[in-house]
Amino acid sequence: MIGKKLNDALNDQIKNELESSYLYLAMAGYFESLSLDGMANWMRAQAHEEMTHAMKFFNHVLERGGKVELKDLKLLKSGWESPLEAFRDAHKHEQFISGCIDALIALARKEQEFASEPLLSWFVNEQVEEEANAGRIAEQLAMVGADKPGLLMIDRELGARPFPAASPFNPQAVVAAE
Ligand code: OFO
Repeated sequence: MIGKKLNDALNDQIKNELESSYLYLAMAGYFESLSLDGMANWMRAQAHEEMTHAMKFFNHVLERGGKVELKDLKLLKSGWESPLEAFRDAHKHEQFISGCIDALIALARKEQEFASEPLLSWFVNEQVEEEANAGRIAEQLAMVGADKPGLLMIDRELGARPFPAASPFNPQAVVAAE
């Protein structure tokens, strides 16, 4: 069974992951309003992934005999000046999340809650990938600058990011369910 301190910290992380999902959903809307559908697709996939992260923590708290306490969610930001600003924000946000995961793993070790380590280690690896992905896209956007064909090429590439067809973040899935 997990102690109260780690239980509270994991509940905070459920909130952080849900807020990540909410942030990326806002970015998906922003990109769709610019007709950058590939970037919107990438953000929808990211919003979906963050929801699965929240549920991993949610399930883990319950499995460890803890108590899930959901918190109020905040929309971290809702407007951007450019695709580059949005992806820079995504990169910064992932760096923030990596710090949260590091703090969780340090706390779990301090409390000798070794049963939480496999999940937290999974997140350590996941964050390496998430930071690298958002950072790489931000760098590519900085490289193309105001060059429209370059922007559209990146957009096309990001449109290929797959995510489950049945995800509610996938517009097709919502239509199919109607
Ligand atoms: Fe972006 O990895 Fe979860 O938050």
